[in-house]
Amino acid sequence: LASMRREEGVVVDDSFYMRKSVELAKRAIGCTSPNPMVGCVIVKDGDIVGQGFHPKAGQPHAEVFALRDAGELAENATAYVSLEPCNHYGRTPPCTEALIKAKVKRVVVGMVDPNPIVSSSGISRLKDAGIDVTVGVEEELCKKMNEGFIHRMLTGKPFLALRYSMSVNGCFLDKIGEGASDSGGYYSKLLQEYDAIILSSSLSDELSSISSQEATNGSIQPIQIIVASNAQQSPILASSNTAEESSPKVVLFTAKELVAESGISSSGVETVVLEKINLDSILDYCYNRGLCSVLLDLRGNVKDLEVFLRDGFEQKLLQKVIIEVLPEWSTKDERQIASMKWLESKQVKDLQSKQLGGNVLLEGYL
Ligand code: AOF
Ligand code: ZN
Repeated sequence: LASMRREEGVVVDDSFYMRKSVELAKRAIGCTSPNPMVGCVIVKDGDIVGQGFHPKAGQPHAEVFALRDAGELAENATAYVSLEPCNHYGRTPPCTEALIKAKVKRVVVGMVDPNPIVSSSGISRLKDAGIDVTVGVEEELCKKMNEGFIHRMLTGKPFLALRYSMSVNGCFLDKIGEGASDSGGYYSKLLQEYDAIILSSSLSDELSSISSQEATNGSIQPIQIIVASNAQQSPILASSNTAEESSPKVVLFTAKELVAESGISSSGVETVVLEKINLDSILDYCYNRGLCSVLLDLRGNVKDLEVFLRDGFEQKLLQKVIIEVLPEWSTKDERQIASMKWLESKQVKDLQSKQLGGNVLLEGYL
Protein backbone atom coordinates (compact mmCIF):
# COMPACT_ATOMS: atom_id res chain seq x y z
CA LEU A 1 0.00 0.00 0.00
CA ALA A 2 1.58 3.25 -1.18
CA SER A 3 -0.36 5.23 1.41
CA MET A 4 0.80 3.07 4.31
CA ARG A 5 2.99 5.04 6.68
CA ARG A 6 3.87 4.88 10.31
CA GLU A 7 3.33 7.94 12.45
CA GLU A 8 3.89 7.84 16.19
CA GLY A 9 3.24 4.13 16.25
CA VAL A 10 -0.13 4.49 14.50
CA VAL A 11 -0.56 2.66 11.23
CA VAL A 12 -1.72 5.22 8.74
CA ASP A 13 -3.47 3.28 5.99
CA ASP A 14 -6.83 3.26 4.22
CA SER A 15 -8.56 2.10 7.41
CA PHE A 16 -7.07 4.98 9.35
CA TYR A 17 -8.50 7.60 6.98
CA MET A 18 -11.81 5.78 6.73
CA ARG A 19 -12.14 5.83 10.51
CA LYS A 20 -11.49 9.59 10.33
CA SER A 21 -14.34 9.86 7.83
CA VAL A 22 -16.62 7.94 10.17
CA GLU A 23 -15.67 10.21 13.07
CA LEU A 24 -16.49 13.24 10.96
CA ALA A 25 -19.79 11.75 9.83
CA LYS A 26 -20.83 11.22 13.45
CA ARG A 27 -20.67 14.94 14.14
CA ALA A 28 -24.12 15.03 12.59
CA ILE A 29 -25.50 12.21 14.73
CA GLY A 30 -29.26 12.57 15.05
CA CYS A 31 -29.44 15.31 12.40
CA THR A 32 -29.45 13.66 8.98
CA SER A 33 -32.58 11.53 8.64
CA PRO A 34 -33.94 10.50 6.22
CA ASN A 35 -30.39 10.77 4.89
CA PRO A 36 -27.42 8.81 6.22
CA MET A 37 -24.47 10.20 8.14
CA VAL A 38 -21.54 10.49 5.77
CA GLY A 39 -17.98 11.74 6.26
CA CYS A 40 -15.20 12.41 3.76
CA VAL A 41 -11.51 13.18 4.00
CA ILE A 42 -9.24 14.11 1.10
CA VAL A 43 -5.67 12.91 1.46
CA LYS A 44 -2.65 14.00 -0.53
CA ASP A 45 0.85 12.69 0.06
CA GLY A 46 -0.24 11.42 3.45
CA ASP A 47 -1.72 14.75 4.57
CA ILE A 48 -5.40 15.38 5.13
CA VAL A 49 -6.09 18.38 2.88
CA GLY A 50 -9.87 18.42 3.08
CA GLN A 51 -12.62 17.27 5.44
CA GLY A 52 -16.37 17.32 5.34
CA PHE A 53 -19.54 15.67 6.56
CA HIS A 54 -23.18 15.72 5.60
CA PRO A 55 -24.86 17.95 8.19
CA LYS A 56 -28.51 17.57 7.31
CA ALA A 57 -30.89 16.44 4.55
CA GLY A 58 -31.18 19.21 1.97
CA GLN A 59 -27.65 20.42 2.59
CA PRO A 60 -24.61 19.48 0.50
CA HIS A 61 -23.10 16.03 0.85
CA ALA A 62 -19.89 15.18 2.70
CA GLU A 63 -17.80 15.02 -0.49
CA VAL A 64 -18.82 18.53 -1.51
CA PHE A 65 -17.70 20.03 1.79
CA ALA A 66 -14.44 18.07 1.73
CA LEU A 67 -13.68 19.08 -1.88
CA ARG A 68 -14.40 22.72 -1.07
CA ASP A 69 -12.07 22.46 1.89
CA ALA A 70 -9.31 20.90 -0.21
CA GLY A 71 -9.65 23.32 -3.12
CA GLU A 72 -7.03 22.70 -5.82
CA LEU A 73 -5.21 20.23 -3.59
CA ALA A 74 -7.92 17.69 -4.44
CA GLU A 75 -6.26 17.10 -7.82
CA ASN A 76 -4.55 13.69 -7.80
CA ALA A 77 -5.57 13.15 -4.18
CA THR A 78 -7.43 10.22 -2.61
CA ALA A 79 -10.96 10.78 -1.29
CA TYR A 80 -12.14 8.55 1.58
CA VAL A 81 -15.94 8.46 1.81
CA SER A 82 -17.82 6.41 4.37
CA LEU A 83 -20.65 5.80 1.86
CA GLU A 84 -20.53 5.30 -1.90
CA PRO A 85 -20.69 8.72 -3.59
CA CYS A 86 -24.14 9.39 -4.98
CA ASN A 87 -24.72 9.47 -8.70
CA HIS A 88 -28.15 11.07 -8.89
CA TYR A 89 -29.84 14.43 -8.70
CA GLY A 90 -31.70 14.38 -5.39
CA ARG A 91 -31.96 17.42 -3.18
CA THR A 92 -28.35 17.96 -4.28
CA PRO A 93 -26.36 17.17 -7.46
CA PRO A 94 -24.28 13.96 -7.83
CA CYS A 95 -21.09 13.73 -5.80
CA THR A 96 -19.52 11.50 -8.47
CA GLU A 97 -19.45 14.47 -10.85
CA ALA A 98 -17.95 16.72 -8.19
CA LEU A 99 -15.16 14.17 -7.54
CA ILE A 100 -14.48 13.75 -11.27
CA LYS A 101 -14.42 17.50 -11.81
CA ALA A 102 -11.97 17.95 -8.94
CA LYS A 103 -9.70 15.35 -10.65
CA VAL A 104 -9.20 13.09 -7.66
CA LYS A 105 -7.08 10.08 -8.51
CA ARG A 106 -8.54 7.51 -6.17
CA VAL A 107 -11.74 7.07 -4.16
CA VAL A 108 -11.95 4.74 -1.16
CA VAL A 109 -15.53 3.81 -0.26
CA GLY A 110 -16.67 2.43 3.10
CA MET A 111 -19.84 0.75 1.87
CA VAL A 112 -22.10 0.55 -1.16
CA ASP A 113 -25.13 2.85 -0.89
CA PRO A 114 -28.24 0.68 -0.27
CA ASN A 115 -30.37 3.40 -1.86
CA PRO A 116 -31.71 1.73 -5.05
CA ILE A 117 -31.16 4.93 -7.05
CA VAL A 118 -27.45 4.77 -6.21
CA SER A 119 -26.48 1.14 -5.36
CA SER A 120 -23.14 0.76 -7.14
CA SER A 121 -23.84 3.22 -9.96
CA GLY A 122 -21.69 5.77 -8.14
CA ILE A 123 -18.80 3.32 -8.09
CA SER A 124 -19.27 2.46 -11.80
CA ARG A 125 -19.42 6.12 -12.75
CA LEU A 126 -16.12 6.84 -10.97
CA LYS A 127 -14.43 3.81 -12.54
CA ASP A 128 -15.69 4.80 -16.00
CA ALA A 129 -14.06 8.17 -15.48
CA GLY A 130 -10.73 6.42 -14.88
CA ILE A 131 -10.67 6.84 -11.12
CA ASP A 132 -9.18 4.03 -9.05
CA VAL A 133 -11.91 2.85 -6.65
CA THR A 134 -11.53 0.66 -3.55
CA VAL A 135 -14.74 -0.52 -1.85
CA GLY A 136 -15.40 -1.96 1.61
CA VAL A 137 -12.74 -0.39 3.83
CA GLU A 138 -13.99 -0.42 7.48
CA GLU A 139 -17.28 -1.60 6.05
CA GLU A 140 -18.69 -2.92 9.34
CA LEU A 141 -18.05 0.39 11.07
CA CYS A 142 -19.68 2.32 8.23
CA LYS A 143 -22.69 0.00 8.22
CA LYS A 144 -23.17 0.10 11.97
CA MET A 145 -23.17 3.90 11.96
CA ASN A 146 -26.05 3.92 9.47
CA GLU A 147 -27.97 0.82 10.52
CA GLY A 148 -31.16 2.89 10.68
CA PHE A 149 -30.75 4.38 7.22
CA ILE A 150 -29.82 1.02 5.69
CA HIS A 151 -32.78 -0.76 7.25
CA ARG A 152 -35.18 1.99 6.16
CA MET A 153 -33.87 1.85 2.59
CA LEU A 154 -34.05 -1.92 2.32
CA THR A 155 -37.35 -2.58 4.08
CA GLY A 156 -39.47 0.57 3.92
CA LYS A 157 -39.69 0.56 7.74
CA PRO A 158 -37.65 2.40 10.32
CA PHE A 159 -35.09 0.44 12.37
CA LEU A 160 -36.60 -0.47 15.73
CA ALA A 161 -34.65 -1.11 18.93
CA LEU A 162 -35.99 -2.20 22.30
CA ARG A 163 -34.42 -0.88 25.49
CA TYR A 164 -34.98 -1.99 29.07
CA SER A 165 -33.19 -2.56 32.32
CA MET A 166 -32.99 -5.81 34.23
CA SER A 167 -31.62 -7.24 37.42
CA VAL A 168 -28.76 -9.74 37.45
CA ASN A 169 -31.29 -12.53 37.87
CA GLY A 170 -33.18 -11.49 34.72
CA CYS A 171 -36.09 -9.56 36.21
CA PHE A 172 -37.41 -6.49 34.49
CA LEU A 173 -36.55 -3.24 36.33
CA ASP A 174 -38.54 -0.12 35.79
CA LYS A 175 -35.65 2.34 35.74
CA ILE A 176 -32.45 3.40 34.07
CA GLY A 177 -29.10 3.16 35.80
CA GLU A 178 -27.67 6.06 37.73
CA GLY A 179 -25.85 8.46 35.43
CA ALA A 180 -27.29 6.77 32.34
CA SER A 181 -29.10 9.93 31.30
CA ASP A 182 -26.28 12.36 32.19
CA SER A 183 -24.63 13.91 29.20
CA GLY A 184 -22.31 11.24 27.86
CA GLY A 185 -24.32 8.52 29.59
CA TYR A 186 -25.58 5.73 27.38
CA TYR A 187 -29.21 6.79 27.64
CA SER A 188 -28.59 10.35 26.52
CA LYS A 189 -26.49 8.94 23.67
CA LEU A 190 -29.43 6.78 22.63
CA LEU A 191 -31.68 9.81 22.62
CA GLN A 192 -29.26 11.49 20.28
CA GLU A 193 -28.97 8.48 18.05
CA TYR A 194 -32.66 7.62 17.62
CA ASP A 195 -35.11 9.72 15.64
CA ALA A 196 -38.09 8.76 17.78
CA ILE A 197 -38.73 7.15 21.12
CA ILE A 198 -41.89 5.28 22.06
CA LEU A 199 -42.57 5.90 25.73
CA SER A 200 -45.18 4.88 28.23
CA SER A 201 -47.71 7.61 28.79
CA SER A 202 -46.95 7.42 32.52
CA LEU A 203 -43.55 9.03 32.01
CA SER A 204 -44.69 12.65 32.04
CA ASP A 205 -41.85 13.75 34.35
CA GLU A 206 -39.38 12.05 32.14
CA LEU A 207 -40.75 13.91 29.16
CA SER A 208 -40.02 17.28 30.64
CA SER A 209 -36.56 16.24 31.80
CA ILE A 210 -35.70 14.97 28.33
CA SER A 211 -37.01 18.24 26.93
CA SER A 212 -34.75 20.29 29.12
CA GLN A 213 -31.62 18.42 28.11
CA GLU A 214 -29.37 20.21 25.68
CA ALA A 215 -28.29 18.11 22.75
CA THR A 216 -24.53 18.44 22.54
CA ASN A 217 -24.35 18.92 18.77
CA GLY A 218 -27.62 20.79 18.51
CA SER A 219 -29.16 17.66 17.04
CA ILE A 220 -32.84 17.38 16.70
CA GLN A 221 -33.86 15.37 19.71
CA PRO A 222 -36.06 12.36 19.24
CA ILE A 223 -39.71 12.74 18.61
CA GLN A 224 -41.50 11.35 21.64
CA ILE A 225 -44.28 8.99 20.77
CA ILE A 226 -46.91 8.47 23.41
CA VAL A 227 -49.89 6.24 23.05
CA ALA A 228 -53.03 7.22 24.89
CA SER A 229 -55.13 4.21 25.57
CA ASN A 230 -57.49 5.94 27.95
CA ALA A 231 -58.68 9.44 28.71
CA GLN A 232 -56.89 9.61 32.08
CA GLN A 233 -53.68 10.11 30.22
CA SER A 234 -54.54 13.67 29.28
CA PRO A 235 -52.39 15.26 32.07
CA ILE A 236 -49.35 14.45 30.01
CA LEU A 237 -50.72 16.63 27.29
CA ALA A 238 -51.17 19.52 29.64
CA SER A 239 -47.51 19.38 30.63
CA SER A 240 -46.32 19.07 27.07
CA ASN A 241 -48.38 22.04 25.98
CA THR A 242 -45.93 24.33 27.69
CA ALA A 243 -43.09 22.88 25.62
CA GLU A 244 -40.89 25.52 24.08
CA GLU A 245 -40.14 25.74 20.41
CA SER A 246 -36.79 23.99 20.82
CA SER A 247 -38.03 21.08 22.85
CA PRO A 248 -38.71 17.79 21.18
CA LYS A 249 -41.91 17.14 19.41
CA VAL A 250 -44.44 15.01 21.17
CA VAL A 251 -46.71 12.89 19.03
CA LEU A 252 -49.73 11.40 20.67
CA PHE A 253 -51.29 8.38 19.03
CA THR A 254 -54.84 7.88 20.00
CA ALA A 255 -57.71 5.71 18.92
CA LYS A 256 -60.67 7.40 17.28
CA GLU A 257 -63.15 6.93 20.10
CA LEU A 258 -60.87 8.60 22.66
CA VAL A 259 -60.42 11.94 20.96
CA ALA A 260 -63.60 13.59 22.18
CA GLU A 261 -63.22 12.12 25.67
CA SER A 262 -59.66 13.32 26.32
CA GLY A 263 -60.24 16.92 25.18
CA ILE A 264 -56.92 17.04 23.39
CA SER A 265 -55.63 20.47 22.54
CA SER A 266 -52.57 20.31 20.47
CA SER A 267 -50.07 23.12 20.95
CA GLY A 268 -46.67 21.43 21.20
CA VAL A 269 -48.31 18.06 20.70
CA GLU A 270 -49.20 16.50 17.43
CA THR A 271 -52.12 14.15 17.62
CA VAL A 272 -52.42 11.22 15.27
CA VAL A 273 -55.79 9.57 15.31
CA LEU A 274 -55.86 6.00 14.09
CA GLU A 275 -58.64 3.53 13.64
CA LYS A 276 -56.51 0.95 15.41
CA ILE A 277 -53.24 1.68 17.12
CA ASN A 278 -50.54 -0.87 16.53
CA LEU A 279 -46.79 -0.92 16.19
CA ASP A 280 -46.87 -1.29 12.43
CA SER A 281 -48.99 1.82 11.94
CA ILE A 282 -46.77 3.82 14.29
CA LEU A 283 -43.71 2.70 12.35
CA ASP A 284 -45.38 3.61 9.06
CA TYR A 285 -46.06 7.06 10.43
CA CYS A 286 -42.36 7.35 11.39
CA TYR A 287 -41.24 6.17 7.97
CA ASN A 288 -43.44 8.69 6.22
CA ARG A 289 -42.03 11.38 8.41
CA GLY A 290 -38.54 10.48 7.18
CA LEU A 291 -37.37 8.89 10.42
CA CYS A 292 -34.75 6.13 10.20
CA SER A 293 -34.71 4.76 13.74
CA VAL A 294 -37.13 4.30 16.61
CA LEU A 295 -36.45 3.25 20.20
CA LEU A 296 -39.09 1.40 22.20
CA ASP A 297 -38.25 2.30 25.77
CA LEU A 298 -39.75 -0.20 28.17
CA ARG A 299 -40.38 1.74 31.34
CA GLY A 300 -43.23 3.26 33.29
CA ASN A 301 -46.57 1.71 32.52
CA VAL A 302 -45.07 -1.29 30.81
CA LYS A 303 -48.50 -2.84 30.34
CA ASP A 304 -49.23 -0.09 27.77
CA LEU A 305 -46.21 -1.11 25.75
CA GLU A 306 -46.45 -4.88 26.04
CA VAL A 307 -48.59 -5.19 22.96
CA PHE A 308 -45.94 -3.34 20.93
CA LEU A 309 -43.30 -5.62 22.30
CA ARG A 310 -45.26 -8.67 21.24
CA ASP A 311 -45.94 -7.23 17.77
CA GLY A 312 -42.29 -6.25 17.50
CA PHE A 313 -41.19 -9.83 17.96
CA GLU A 314 -44.02 -11.61 16.20
CA GLN A 315 -44.11 -9.37 13.15
CA LYS A 316 -40.32 -9.14 13.02
CA LEU A 317 -40.42 -5.37 13.33
CA LEU A 318 -37.74 -5.37 16.01
CA GLN A 319 -34.09 -5.39 15.01
CA LYS A 320 -32.11 -4.75 18.14
CA VAL A 321 -32.22 -5.15 21.91
CA ILE A 322 -30.36 -2.89 24.34
CA ILE A 323 -30.41 -4.18 27.90
CA GLU A 324 -28.89 -2.46 30.89
CA VAL A 325 -28.05 -4.96 33.62
CA LEU A 326 -28.10 -3.35 37.07
CA PRO A 327 -26.30 -4.95 40.01
CA GLU A 328 -29.54 -5.81 41.76
CA TRP A 329 -31.34 -8.97 42.68
CA SER A 330 -35.04 -8.66 42.11
CA THR A 331 -37.91 -10.87 43.19
CA LYS A 332 -40.71 -9.13 41.33
CA ASP A 333 -41.62 -12.26 39.43
CA GLU A 334 -44.64 -10.86 37.63
CA ARG A 335 -42.44 -8.48 35.71
CA GLN A 336 -39.91 -10.97 34.48
CA ILE A 337 -39.25 -10.18 30.89
CA ALA A 338 -38.01 -13.73 30.47
CA SER A 339 -41.47 -15.00 31.30
CA MET A 340 -42.98 -13.34 28.24
CA LYS A 341 -43.69 -16.37 26.16
CA TRP A 342 -42.93 -14.84 22.76
CA LEU A 343 -39.37 -14.30 23.89
CA GLU A 344 -38.78 -17.89 24.83
CA SER A 345 -36.75 -19.18 21.94
CA LYS A 346 -35.46 -15.97 20.42
CA GLN A 347 -31.87 -16.03 19.29
CA VAL A 348 -29.90 -12.85 19.74
CA LYS A 349 -27.07 -12.34 17.28
CA ASP A 350 -23.81 -10.44 17.66
CA LEU A 351 -24.35 -10.04 21.38
CA GLN A 352 -21.92 -7.53 22.84
CA SER A 353 -21.41 -6.26 26.34
CA LYS A 354 -19.96 -3.05 27.66
CA GLN A 355 -19.10 -2.06 31.19
CA LEU A 356 -20.92 1.08 32.37
CA GLY A 357 -19.59 1.87 35.83
CA GLY A 358 -21.15 -0.80 38.02
CA ASN A 359 -23.63 -1.80 35.31
CA VAL A 360 -23.33 -3.79 32.11
CA LEU A 361 -24.90 -2.85 28.80
CA LEU A 362 -25.86 -5.71 26.49
CA GLU A 363 -26.60 -5.11 22.85
CA GLY A 364 -27.66 -7.64 20.28
CA TYR A 365 -29.56 -8.09 17.04
CA LEU A 366 -32.64 -10.15 16.27
C1 AOF B 1 -23.28 10.90 -0.65
N1 AOF B 1 -22.79 11.72 0.31
O1 AOF B 1 -23.02 12.89 2.18
C2 AOF B 1 -24.85 11.60 1.48
C3 AOF B 1 -25.33 10.70 0.49
O2 AOF B 1 -31.56 14.18 -1.50
P1 AOF B 1 -30.08 14.11 -1.48
O3 AOF B 1 -29.45 14.77 -2.67
O4 AOF B 1 -29.47 14.60 -0.20
O5 AOF B 1 -29.70 12.57 -1.64
C4 AOF B 1 -29.96 11.69 -0.59
C5 AOF B 1 -29.40 10.33 -0.90
O6 AOF B 1 -28.00 10.44 -1.22
C6 AOF B 1 -29.47 9.42 0.30
O7 AOF B 1 -30.66 8.66 0.29
C7 AOF B 1 -28.27 8.53 0.09
O8 AOF B 1 -28.52 7.53 -0.86
C8 AOF B 1 -27.26 9.51 -0.48
N2 AOF B 1 -26.57 10.19 0.60
N3 AOF B 1 -24.51 10.36 -0.52
O9 AOF B 1 -22.59 10.66 -1.65
C9 AOF B 1 -23.51 12.10 1.35
N4 AOF B 1 -25.62 11.98 2.51
ZN1 ZN C 1 -23.75 12.84 -2.81
